[in-house]
Amino acid sequence: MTKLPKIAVLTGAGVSKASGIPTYRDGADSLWNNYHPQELATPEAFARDPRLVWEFYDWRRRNMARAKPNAAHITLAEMEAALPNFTLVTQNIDGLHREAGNRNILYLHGDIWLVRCTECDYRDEDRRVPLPELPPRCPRCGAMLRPDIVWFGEALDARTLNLAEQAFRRADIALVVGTSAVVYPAAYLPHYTREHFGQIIEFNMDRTDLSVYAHEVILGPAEMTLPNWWQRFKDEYGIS
Ligand code: BJW
Ligand code: ZN
Repeated sequence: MTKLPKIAVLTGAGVSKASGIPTYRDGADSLWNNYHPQELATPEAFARDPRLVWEFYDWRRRNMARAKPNAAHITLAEMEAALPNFTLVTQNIDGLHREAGNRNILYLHGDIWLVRCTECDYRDEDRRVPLPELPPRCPRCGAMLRPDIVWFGEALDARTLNLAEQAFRRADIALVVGTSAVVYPAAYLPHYTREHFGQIIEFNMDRTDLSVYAHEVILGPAEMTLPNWWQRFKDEYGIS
């Protein structure tokens, strides 16, 4: 059998759109078209009005709790199960990759189902929808909890980012799926693959700033194009 290529995947909000979760930047119903990120997704916004910020996240948790993985998520879970060298890096906070069955996930921008304390090192899963009290309080020290999410101006977890960078450096193929590739440092990851002579394959509805660097741009909904690409890949490499 031909040697299987090493694959690193970067996903963004477009992957979850068919699951009913709005994206951030494309179209009338996208999140930042209707809400100001500066008022809701920054540490300054949280310091100013934690209740408002929590209401926003509680509302989004309600929507995300109803969402189910789509064919794009399921394909990525199949890929993880079939490929010995596969890394999934996501910007998404919705948890749908986990629900689809991926086990090895690098969450660049955090996870909406985790809360952490603003004062002590308490961090835990909380899946209650809606939350009984806003803002929620730390069971250990009583201080305010915050969503375990990376807001604008906050550093990404250094270890997670490091592992993601390594995976893209090592990869023969970087798949970039459903992201506008404008938010850094995430948007830089596929360039590491290119710098090491690997290929970038982009799956998106439209071209992005990354498209000129991609070896292949596959336009269309990822819930259709990704399963098709994976089927062709399996045929080529004799994976059943
Ligand atoms: C489909 C589809 C279908 C639709 N199929 N496709 C200037 C230059 C460079 C950097 C900066 C700059 N000014 C400021 C910065 C830094 C900033 C940044 O990058 N800003 C840019 C916007 C310019 N970055 C940060 O602040 C980061 N931190 C940082 O830099 O720290 C530095 C530091 C170091 C040391 C100490 C302290 C600080 C943090 C970024 C955190 C981003 N957080 C968010 C919000 C999370 C919380 C929440 O959800 O509320 O993460 S922003 C938002 O954007 C979210 C996403 O993960 C992220 C990326 O969005 P994504 O996934 O690409 O979605 P969209 O909507 O943009 O695109 C969807 C795409 O899907 C589209 O292309 C569609 O076409 C496509 N699509 N349907 C396939 N069916
Ligand atoms: Zn605490």
